[in-house]
Amino acid sequence: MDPASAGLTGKETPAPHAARGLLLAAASRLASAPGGDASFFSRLGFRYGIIVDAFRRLYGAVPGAEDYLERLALLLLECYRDRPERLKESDRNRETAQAQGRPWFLEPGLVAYMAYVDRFAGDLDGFRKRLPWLEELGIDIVHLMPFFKSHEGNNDGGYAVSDYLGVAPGLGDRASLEGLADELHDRGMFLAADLVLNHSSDDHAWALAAKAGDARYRGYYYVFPDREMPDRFEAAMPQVFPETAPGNFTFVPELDAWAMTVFHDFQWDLNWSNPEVFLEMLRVLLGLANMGVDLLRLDAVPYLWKKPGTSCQNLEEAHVIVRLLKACADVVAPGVAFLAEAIVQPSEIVRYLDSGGVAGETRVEECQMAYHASLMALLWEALATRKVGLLSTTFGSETRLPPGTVWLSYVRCHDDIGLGYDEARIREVGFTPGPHRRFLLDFYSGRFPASFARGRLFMENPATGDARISGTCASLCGLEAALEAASAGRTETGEGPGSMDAAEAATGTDREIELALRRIELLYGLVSSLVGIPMVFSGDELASMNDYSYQSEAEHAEDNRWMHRPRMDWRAAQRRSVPGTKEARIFGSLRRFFSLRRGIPAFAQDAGFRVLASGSENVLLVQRCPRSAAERRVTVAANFAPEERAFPLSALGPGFGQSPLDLLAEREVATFGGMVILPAYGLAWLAET
Ligand code: OTU
Repeated sequence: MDPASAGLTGKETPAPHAARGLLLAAASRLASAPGGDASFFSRLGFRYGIIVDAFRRLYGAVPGAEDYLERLALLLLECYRDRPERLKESDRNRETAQAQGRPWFLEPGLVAYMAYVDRFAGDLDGFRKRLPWLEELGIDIVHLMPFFKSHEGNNDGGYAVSDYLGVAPGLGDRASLEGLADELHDRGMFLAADLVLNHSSDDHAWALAAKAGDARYRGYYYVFPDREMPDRFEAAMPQVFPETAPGNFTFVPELDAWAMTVFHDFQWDLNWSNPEVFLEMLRVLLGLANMGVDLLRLDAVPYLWKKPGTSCQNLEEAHVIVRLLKACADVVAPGVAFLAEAIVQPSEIVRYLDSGGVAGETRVEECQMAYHASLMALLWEALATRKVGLLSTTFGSETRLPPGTVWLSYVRCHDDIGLGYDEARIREVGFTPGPHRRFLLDFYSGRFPASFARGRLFMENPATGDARISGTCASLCGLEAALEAASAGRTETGEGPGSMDAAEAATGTDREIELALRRIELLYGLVSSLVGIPMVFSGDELASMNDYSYQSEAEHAEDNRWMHRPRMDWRAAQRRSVPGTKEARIFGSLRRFFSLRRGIPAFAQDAGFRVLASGSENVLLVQRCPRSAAERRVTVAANFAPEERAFPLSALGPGFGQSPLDLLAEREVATFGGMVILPAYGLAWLAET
């Protein structure tokens, strides 16, 4: 291949001769070096147009830009040399699969799992021993929450990183991480990890050097001697943690200046307009890839570029950074995919997957996967209102992704639930935005009298009326309240369910427990079938409830997200094989969803879908359409009401016969007079005949 012509379109500014020459020189040095191979050379040749263009857009005006480009090329070379042979071999296999249109993240039936290493298994070696548990559940992609050295005391769950490539001493070391990665790969599983690229901890070596007066490292952050720039920024910037970390700047006495701290005051925003920062973080990214990470979660990716007068989110330069990082990763570690953690409006999320850029024959890529934050928030909205209007209209229009990219669909994660709905759509379906939001906040914080949910408000902002929601899936679905009512009922009468009265009472609470379990199944059944790759948040597979112990832990007390980050209860886990327990019920259901889904081509990550009208305000109907016309369509039917509901069989369209097979129940669905009947919170996967 001629690298000088590959990857360039007529539109792009040709790279200056020097930069082009340097990149090529570096590449050919490798190609001719002992032990080197031509694949690096050809991959760099294919992408260097993208790399040079993106680099110049970001840093072209910086003095010495061409020298930075040379350092970039040498860094790629060095990291490629360091990449272990077994990972290079897997890269080759993944490239072949990708060329055939089947990147690894489109393998049928994948399921992801997100867990804290310490809370799940003590440390990395312990985690390794628990892999059979994850396999039993049907997990393929394991996302370890940040496991690097981080800030003392409160470290925002590891998101205040003090050493990007250093494993936290309590969790193990590099060898234990690589051992875990190897074992995952041997089992056909994948490792996901965070790249916390927006900010470092204020005790990272760079921050310490800045505090000690080193001008070079001061330039790694946004540091201002007085309030002039901070005030200009603040005028247009929203606040992420208004309750506990108000404002976006912190005065740091050692700097005698203000540092930008969008998240907590100990998380200093990195200054990505400095090419040194870019090169440092690229080294980190490739270092993680070389430890065996398959999927990099780009934490807080919308925040990467700052400009006064803007919200400092989703700026075009943030996208250029991601494109540049991806092109570089593709040269060194082409098997690695990026996951966008962009909890922003759906039209903005999609831009991290489809930047719209094309160079030559190649689509310019950013991320391949993104959290479906919109679906998550819509599911909770439908559960509270019992109405599927907003879910049906929004899901249909906000879910389409470019080919070769995929949603990560989830019910809960370690963060709060934000209520980011489109106001026009809320009106369209007959609600008023303000009161609707208030209702949801009241509902999930248990303030609404008839609510089943036990959650708490996170980051209530009295100035705007905004708040988000904390709580585990099970507690928000009503299990905590129902179990508490059941045990209170028993204590009050002082008898077991032997007496008539107690039995009557038990009937009521038993029903509540049953409804709560069905709500959990409904939500997890939907993320397993609506779109993308389903993700389990650790503990949800056992219906774990809120853990209030964070309140007495100094480093967690201020952050109620810890109530829904339970420590894995391995004794409860044993009960998954004891019939009649909540653990057996929920573990069994999730496992079943995942194993059935694997064999249903219509539920492939990239299969199409369309939302159908059910005629009932409580029933969601989504038809999944396999890519191959030879496979049958499957319609997902979900009842969000706590009572039986029906919808006409004709709503499914032709091809579904008189009594379609429900793949979940493994029998024909109940019909009556041309109507399909769904029980309270019922879910069915109806197959074309
Ligand atoms: C992320 O979340 C992490 O998931 C959080 O656990 C961290 O606290 C945070 O970054 C800082 O590292 O605002 O409320 O659009 O919404 O990055 C959670 C993305 C957050 C942000 C998201 C952030």
